[in-house]
Amino acid sequence: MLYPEENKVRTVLSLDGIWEFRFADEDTWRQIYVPASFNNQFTEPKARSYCGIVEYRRSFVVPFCLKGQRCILRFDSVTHNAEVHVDGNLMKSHRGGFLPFEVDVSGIECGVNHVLLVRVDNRINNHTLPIGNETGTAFFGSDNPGIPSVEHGKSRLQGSNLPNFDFFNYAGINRSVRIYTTPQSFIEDVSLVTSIDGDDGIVKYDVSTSGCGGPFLFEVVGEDCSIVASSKNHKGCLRIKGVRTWNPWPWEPYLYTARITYCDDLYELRFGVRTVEISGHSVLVNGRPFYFKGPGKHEDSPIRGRGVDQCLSLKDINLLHWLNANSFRTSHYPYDETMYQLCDREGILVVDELPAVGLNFGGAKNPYKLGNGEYHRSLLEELIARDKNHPCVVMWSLGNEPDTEHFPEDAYDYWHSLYLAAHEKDPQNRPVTMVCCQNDYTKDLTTKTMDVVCINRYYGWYNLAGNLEIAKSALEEELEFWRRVDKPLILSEYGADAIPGMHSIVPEMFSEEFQVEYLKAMNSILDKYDFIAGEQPWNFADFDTQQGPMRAGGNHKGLFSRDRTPKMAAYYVRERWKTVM
Ligand code: GCB
Repeated sequence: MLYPEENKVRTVLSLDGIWEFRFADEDTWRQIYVPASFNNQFTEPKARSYCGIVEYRRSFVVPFCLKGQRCILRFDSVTHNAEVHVDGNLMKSHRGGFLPFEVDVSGIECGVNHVLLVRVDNRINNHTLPIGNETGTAFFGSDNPGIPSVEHGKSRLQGSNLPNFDFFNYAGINRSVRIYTTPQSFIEDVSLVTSIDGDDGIVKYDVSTSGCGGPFLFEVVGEDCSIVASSKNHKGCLRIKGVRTWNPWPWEPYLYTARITYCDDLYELRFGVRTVEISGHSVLVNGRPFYFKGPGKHEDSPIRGRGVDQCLSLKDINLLHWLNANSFRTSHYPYDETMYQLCDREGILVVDELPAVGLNFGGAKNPYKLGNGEYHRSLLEELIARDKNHPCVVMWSLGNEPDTEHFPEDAYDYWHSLYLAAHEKDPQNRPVTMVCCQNDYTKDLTTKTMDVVCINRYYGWYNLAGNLEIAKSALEEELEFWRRVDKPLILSEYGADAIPGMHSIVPEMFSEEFQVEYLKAMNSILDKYDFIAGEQPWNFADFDTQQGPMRAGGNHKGLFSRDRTPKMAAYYVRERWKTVM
């Protein structure tokens, strides 16, 4: 799916700004800002704990001058499910809160006001991705099973939209809404696969178009505007002599433009010439081993919630540079498309993750019997369709921390079919992973079948809490197991909460000193092994999550506080990442 582009033949009308809003049980409309989650824009507790439908409304007009153009209404994401009505007619229902969808409104009368109404469902349950917790059991802490009064309370909590994951269930129109136009004969989609042949780059391309048929031109344009290759065919293979490759930061992430003209249409797509492959214990980018350095992230900020904020995204990229990081994982859902555009430009590598988090009930229930496989696969296809051409995307993550321990065969069947689908659907055939949680790894049949083993481990925090010497030996003991699996391994999460400004002479849990000592301890073990392909401390910044006895004002495992003030750990990591490769 192509990102909306404004150029000499395509127009983009932004529908971002102030809309009208109401909770479904209200009669009156209030004002709301789009794009942003609704949860933090109001003052009532209801906005935080709400479970159900909300409605967004605004009017729009397509100017007369656009008459005769194709008009597409595009939502970059609506969390979680949406129904789009125009002038009272249901135009589209969409499932899934983190990927774009479009409504063709080409026939709409130009020059008159139309009413756009979006009904948004923020409910999560066992059939949404991410997974909601339908039992009323607390995600954090113990709910004392068997105590009648507690059981009574839990039964009343059922269906109250509790997440089965550790981030706040921010919902609403979280990303931009636009109408974009194209001529009637238009460029539908583009797929690019690049390779390197000595000093030259090879670009294999495939462009699909719709319409009457007519002149077609595919050109590759350099950053200096020179045309370095071209063809009149919709599909083919071009050679760029003396190519400038796209390289991870701090090297040059050179971007070419694929300029496509078809009949009256024009589309310009930025891309990089780079390769990604697995060889032995290494992930190779442009043939050289790449060591992933960079924390897992979230889309999260105090007022917008999960709403896109390009200013914050840019600041985060600059903070990643400051940390000497070179990559991050889009934990635990696909991010806004503008983030990937920034990463393309800045040479930051991305592990692109599906919103499949919470497929884990601690063995109490089999998550693979819920029947989510088809839906999961359709999200995978949508993700690849959206992100397939980004040079920054170097790996797909099918999901985070599913149960692979209690139902090992079912887990394998479920994840392996997604693994195969990812390889089949991605024209660039990138490596595929699934992020494994702290469980009995000896029972896990799935993680070791991924191209890269990604494990989240909290030795010294959730287990063996506070005892770093013992935590080190536990991690070492486990890494001996993975060494024999003989694949590249990324420690995709490890971390300790640090309350910003909390200090202690003797480093104890929750102090900034402990967070530093914890990271040093775990890194000292990673440094012993040559099959480690990366380290991704959890998390880039403190973030909001559901309240609970283990969370004092959110999750504090950030290297930065939520407002992006560095903690002591940020300075430590910055020094380490200057040299670690
Ligand atoms: C994890 C999860 C992440 C949590 C983190 C934590 O394993 O993948 O979503 O936020 O642990 O801090 O507990």
